[in-house]
Amino acid sequence: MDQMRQPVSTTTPEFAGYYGRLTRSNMAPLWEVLKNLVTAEPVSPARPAHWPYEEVRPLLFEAGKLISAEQAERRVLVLENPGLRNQSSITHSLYAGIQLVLPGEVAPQHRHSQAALRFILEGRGATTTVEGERLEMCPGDLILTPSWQWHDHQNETKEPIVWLDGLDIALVALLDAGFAQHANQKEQEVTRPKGTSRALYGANMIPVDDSPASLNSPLMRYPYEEARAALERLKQGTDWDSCHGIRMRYAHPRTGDWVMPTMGPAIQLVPGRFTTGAYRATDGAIFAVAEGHGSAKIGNENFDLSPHDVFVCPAWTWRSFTAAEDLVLFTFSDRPVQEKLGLWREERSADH
Ligand code: 1HN
Repeated sequence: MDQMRQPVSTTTPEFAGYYGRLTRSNMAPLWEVLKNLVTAEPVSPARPAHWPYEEVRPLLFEAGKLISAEQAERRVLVLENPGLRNQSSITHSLYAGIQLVLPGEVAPQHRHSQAALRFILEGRGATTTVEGERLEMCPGDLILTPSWQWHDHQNETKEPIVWLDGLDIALVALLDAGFAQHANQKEQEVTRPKGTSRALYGANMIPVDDSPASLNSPLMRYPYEEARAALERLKQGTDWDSCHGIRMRYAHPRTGDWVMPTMGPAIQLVPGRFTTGAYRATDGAIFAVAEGHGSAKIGNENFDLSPHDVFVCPAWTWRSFTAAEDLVLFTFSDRPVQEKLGLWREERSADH
């Protein structure tokens, strides 16, 4: 080994004294930490984890007896990654939780700079009001509440509604860019009839004199029946991706980009009896089972999947899926951020 690479013992009294003086001057030796700062590959504190719905549901409905949606502001069980305890994070950058709104309840209006997306698990016909428009929530729908938009939830139906929330909480916290505001009124005024945003942007048309595109999609509801029908047609009519089956991302109708700048939702169909090839990417991804049964191999863990289960695949962790029957997975991650920063990478392997 050449002389310059000879290891140095840094546990001597001389080093200890020197390090003490550095600390008192708000400095530290890079050579003690460099190899942890710049690693050969991504190293995530997040771990593969699985929340079977049969475990989540009874605990969620217990909360329904203990606290109202209004008392809680949001009655949610946070899905905590076991590698990130007490940080309200499911991946290093993102938050996920399961929310319950019982018949007759309102989750009061507020807004925050953190963006949210919601994937409906059960219940039909409750609403989220975003910027004056009521959006109906049905199983498998994707609902967006972009950064700084007023939103409240109301359940005027006779059945409970349950959904998966995703927010960019840790990402916004890292940037120290969080703001939030409460309103005097519990519910915002409805100023646009139901279906307005869909008519404006969801019919393969846009208004001729539309204002410049925002980073956020003006479509705030992406109905499951449309996504599901597209996946079904593509299952019949196209080649399947060896690692994904059929995988589509939700699109901003004006720009074709992701629907929000910080979180990218997508939906995939793994056809029955198909096993996907191993795949990994730099974006840690959250998944929810929309339909079907099967299994997921995430790193060294195997998870049996049933409808409404949630699981997480940390950054740069190999994953593959086996579908017992057609398996529909909703997923989201921070991929839009990584792409914009030129950091996103993926790898496919035949032998993992
Ligand atoms: C939030 O505003 C909602 O609006 C759900 O339903 C979960 C978690 C953290 C911060 C804000 C909602 C949330 C949240």
